[in-house]
Amino acid sequence: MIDLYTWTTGNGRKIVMMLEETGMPYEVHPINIRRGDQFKPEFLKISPNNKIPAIVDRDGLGGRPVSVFESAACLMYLAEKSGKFLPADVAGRYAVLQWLILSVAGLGPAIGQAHYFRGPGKDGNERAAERFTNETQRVFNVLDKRLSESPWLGGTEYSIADISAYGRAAGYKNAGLDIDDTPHVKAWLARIEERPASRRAAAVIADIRARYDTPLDAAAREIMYGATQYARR
Ligand SMILES: N[C@@H](CCC(=O)N[C@@H](CS)C(=O)NCC(=O)O)C(=O)O
Repeated sequence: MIDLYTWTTGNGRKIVMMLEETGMPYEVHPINIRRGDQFKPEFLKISPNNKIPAIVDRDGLGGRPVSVFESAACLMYLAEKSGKFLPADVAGRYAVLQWLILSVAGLGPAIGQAHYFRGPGKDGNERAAERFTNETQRVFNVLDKRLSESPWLGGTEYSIADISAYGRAAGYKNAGLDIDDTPHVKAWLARIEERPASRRAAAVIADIRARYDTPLDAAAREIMYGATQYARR
């Protein structure tokens, strides 16, 4: 059984998608990042960087629980454990891992900042908004070229690279992008959304949102972007 600590964001959704794809049994523990659940000592023991997603495999190696944070590490762990969505051969494996890493080291930070400067951090800082939208667009262009040559990011098979990149790329609307500028990315997003596991994952996320969602009011902004976020722990 996998304990999944997550929220309704793109990074959280990735792991729900992977668990639904693999069929591994899991239990969802919502971490309401607008209420400050990410700073609770019991969560920091699992995820010391105070971010979702994180997993604990109750039946980890040698019968002892294994705890993993960072979405890419969670996806790699679940791929290794299930034997799915990450090729076993070295060439195939690195074909996937390079795109997985681009999704968390390039796409994720750029689109996250584009969202911030076009949403909660909208304070007239047009240069920042433009910079992060441009950088997100640049990465989308790289993905578009790749997807014009290959059905999936890692090659011929759907993989954890697609799941990870989808989790962030699906948020293009709030990042100031026009998806019609990258038609191969647009078609790839649609193909992923049609997968039965993606549909089930969307329902799981919608359920969390319906039960626990919290507006991004002044208190939530303080937790996410103010003194609470930057307190040393
Ligand atoms: N590099 C991390 C990013 C995770 C991340 O940014 N999580 C956000 C939600 S999408 C979070 O938990 N934010 C809470 C906070 O910053 O306090 C990953 O890929 O897992």
